[in-house]
Amino acid sequence: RVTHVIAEHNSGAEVMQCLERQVEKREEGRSPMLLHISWFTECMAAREPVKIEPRHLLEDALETLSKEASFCGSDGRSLAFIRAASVLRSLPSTLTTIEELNRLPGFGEHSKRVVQEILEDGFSAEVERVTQKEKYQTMKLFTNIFGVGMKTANRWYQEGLRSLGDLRNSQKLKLSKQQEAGLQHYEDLNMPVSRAEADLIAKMVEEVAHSFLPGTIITLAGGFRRGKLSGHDVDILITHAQEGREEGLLSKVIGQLQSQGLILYHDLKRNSYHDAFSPDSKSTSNMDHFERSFSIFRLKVASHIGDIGARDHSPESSKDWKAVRVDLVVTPISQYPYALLGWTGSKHFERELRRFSCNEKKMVLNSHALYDTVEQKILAATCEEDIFLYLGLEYMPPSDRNA
Ligand code: DCT
Ligand code: MG
Repeated sequence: RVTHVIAEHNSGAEVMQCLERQVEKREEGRSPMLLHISWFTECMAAREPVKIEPRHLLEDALETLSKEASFCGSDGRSLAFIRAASVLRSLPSTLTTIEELNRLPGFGEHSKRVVQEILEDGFSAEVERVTQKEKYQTMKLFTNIFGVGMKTANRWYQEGLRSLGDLRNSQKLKLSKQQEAGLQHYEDLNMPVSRAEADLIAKMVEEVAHSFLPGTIITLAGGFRRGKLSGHDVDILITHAQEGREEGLLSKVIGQLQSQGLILYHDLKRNSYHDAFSPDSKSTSNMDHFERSFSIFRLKVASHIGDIGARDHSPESSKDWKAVRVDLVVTPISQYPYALLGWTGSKHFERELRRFSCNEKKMVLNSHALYDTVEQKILAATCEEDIFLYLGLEYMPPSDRNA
């Protein structure tokens, strides 16, 4: 949280103000956050510059501009900034000079300008301007609500809504069930999910799944599979070695967890690959057709889970549970390697891999299959390694897919 605050604000004074406001909301002496604050205060008092990894500063700046571009409906520009941020992330060490920058591929002029400004002045005036914009702040706030996309956020902004309070108090606003849940659990859902919490949820799902169908294979995908220590949600793949046995399992699992009071929200979608998946489709869209549940779990918070939110003793949140976003995705074993590759991410890695498949190999890759458009056949895979082999690429372990 503290790192986040530092990244969001541009001056030390601003950071302090924001942190102090957060401290005020908490009972003195009990939140582990105070330890971070006192560390930070000491740094400031000693007049030592707070060292933020320059690499993160640069990436955050580019990501801010990418977000801003997408808020303005400029997807191409947004992607260009994401690509530049991803190039920086893939460097073995922090970029320090403009000369190094000039040698990098995939770096547009605009991104270069911003990075150059930060390297020279320590900040970018443009990024600072963007983060101060009311529209940017509002769109960021609204699109962070589970169930709220760019279009809805923009409509609300045009209607003059600016804060979560505005949404909560509005008489005429019609929220979907998903948005209602998103708004209700906004604070929890915007708190990072720790690896320990993700493991706990995967274990809960596994136990219930095994009680209905022994041998069910549960895999923690998404950022956690790439080795990240925290994430915004928990992505879980469910399959069974015997094709077809997995059908109907998800509703039983959800039903059982619900009866135990562990589900705050869920939206079960049936699979649609039999009628909707067309292997010769040119679509490189991320949307897939698996049976799935986009849900919010009510996770009992035990003291051993190392998360700030888990031990938040502020009066307004004396609850002993935390709302956590969980995506449960069911896949037949024949499609599992593709689902695993697709759901491991990162989103940018997937986008680039699909683009490579299409442009260089004339193959269409998605989370269901790889389709060879020249041979006009679907290529079956038994593991992720098979897919890399088909694409003529060396296997990349999940930890190398963080771009
Ligand atoms: N994905 C997909 N189809 C979707 C949504 C996501 O194939 N409709 C893929 C892309 C990345 C992966 O699944 C997980 O998605 P996220 O949870 O959004 O990304 P993450 O890398 O796990 O990020 P975080 O750690 O913040 O959860
Ligand atoms: Mg995730």
